[in-house]
Amino acid sequence: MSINLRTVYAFAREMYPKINAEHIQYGTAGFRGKAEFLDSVMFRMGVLATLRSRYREGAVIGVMITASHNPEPDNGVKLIDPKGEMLEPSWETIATDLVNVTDQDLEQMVATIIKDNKIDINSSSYVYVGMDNRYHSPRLLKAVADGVIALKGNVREYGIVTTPMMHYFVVAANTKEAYGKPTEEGYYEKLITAFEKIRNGQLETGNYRNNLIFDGANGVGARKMLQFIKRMSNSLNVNVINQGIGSGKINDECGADHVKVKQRPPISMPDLEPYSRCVSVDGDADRIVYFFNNDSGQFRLLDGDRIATLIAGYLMELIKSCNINLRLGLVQTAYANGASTDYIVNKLKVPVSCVATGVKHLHHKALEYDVGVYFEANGHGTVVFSDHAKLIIKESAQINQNAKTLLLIIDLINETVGDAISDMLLVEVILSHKGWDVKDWISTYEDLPNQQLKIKVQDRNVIETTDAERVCVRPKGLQDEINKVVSNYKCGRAFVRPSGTEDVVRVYAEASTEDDTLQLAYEIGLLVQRMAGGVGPELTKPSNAHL
Ligand code: G16
Repeated sequence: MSINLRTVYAFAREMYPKINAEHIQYGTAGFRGKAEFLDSVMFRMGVLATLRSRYREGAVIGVMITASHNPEPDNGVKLIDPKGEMLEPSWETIATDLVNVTDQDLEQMVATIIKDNKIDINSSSYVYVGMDNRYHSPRLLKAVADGVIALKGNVREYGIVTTPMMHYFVVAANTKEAYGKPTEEGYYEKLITAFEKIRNGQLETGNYRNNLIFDGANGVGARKMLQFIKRMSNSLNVNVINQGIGSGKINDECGADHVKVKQRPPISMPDLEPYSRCVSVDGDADRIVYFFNNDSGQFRLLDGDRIATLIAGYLMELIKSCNINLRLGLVQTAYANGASTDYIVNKLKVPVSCVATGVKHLHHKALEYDVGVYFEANGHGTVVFSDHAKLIIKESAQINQNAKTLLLIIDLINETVGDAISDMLLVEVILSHKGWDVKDWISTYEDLPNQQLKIKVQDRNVIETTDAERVCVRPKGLQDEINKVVSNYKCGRAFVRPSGTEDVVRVYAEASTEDDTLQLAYEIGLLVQRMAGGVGPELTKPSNAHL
């Protein structure tokens, strides 16, 4: 095979010229922005994925085209490393350099990457590509594929899939199918088999009922949930709304981010019976939150913290009952509700770590435990089991029924990354085993009221943080002002950080009452506007529909 790097330049100049001079950065989960500016980014990520595959001796690298929870006009790209993890941080820097270089300098930059990383350019490379259901995704997928072709790599296109499915395909291929078959059918089969074996025909126990309303955010999750339903026996009755058919726009007034941040149900919600169990996933189905209305019609949220505590508590019980010695730990971010952390540490007695936002950070921390449970409050998370843990559980399963359940849970959970549908199936298993309805689940602890705001500023990167994003070190003096404001509130806590997926600064606040929380978030938002170059009209005090 002879590869001419000139081809990369020719493709770039003729088909994917760089039309946006603005510097863009590999963020919390890859590159994101307005779809019309992303063609050159996608082409270059196809090139990068091919180089990365060669660097990793021909292992499959995944590319997912999605802007996940962002609005419909946005798109983005997430790169997946051979073990299903997010792209290694040192290559995030290479990716950022590659997308920002001019078309004229592209060929030279590719040559430098090859030389610096001692890549054998004539070796084999394999890139798997998938996309969400945004109307611009097929165009961007072609750009990625052309990037692979320009360097004579092998590309396999999966069409419309969820982000977690892409992570699954990559790992399945790289483990020579030990993790499952790298096909859509293989994915359904693995999860459904594990789910139905654990259920073992026991559909309704105690207060647990077998019905669920599923908000698909008009995204990929809706389509794939319908596929699950087709293949499942009657083990779960799921009513899918916001299926993405007709005028519904992805994530618009629906989906996990809307439900979590606005703390209200999605549009198109049927009239809810009190305590009916509902879930919302985001546009690419890697996040999930539960919610319900109580008998006074009040909206109640069961977010990622609740899912984490439910799963960690249940796994802890199973492990103890098997009499095996495994270190279980839970990883959260600064967004975790203070009440959840208190419950995990003091009631469940599970060690907790706090890391910066982004599943890439949580995943790595979770790998330090035998059984690492990680969840962001926004519903993004999973469980990872070490090889040691898998071995011990397998041995114990020869004599112990609960260890057998643990083995099936390992199959049910998509260990590679947060997977909304896999997480949901696990939650359903746990609720059913416990005989719990949402009322039982929510009564485990009382959340502190909390509020998030998005503030527009000239340049969100003027905000710098430390200590897992809990302390703001720049602009100078902002943290002192935040501390002063927070000290006026009982159980007050607040932090600010630049988003890595949207052009905003995020504000988080919690306090002992709803009113205090809204006021605290408002005051911190005003501080950001004043001290970090706010643009647009002055913030008005937020109000919550559910109050
Ligand atoms: C991505 C990341 C998540 C992160 C979220 C928000 O989610 O994968 O880990 O919590 O962005 O990040 P930020 O606050 O930096 O904008 P998704 O579902 O959009 O891919």
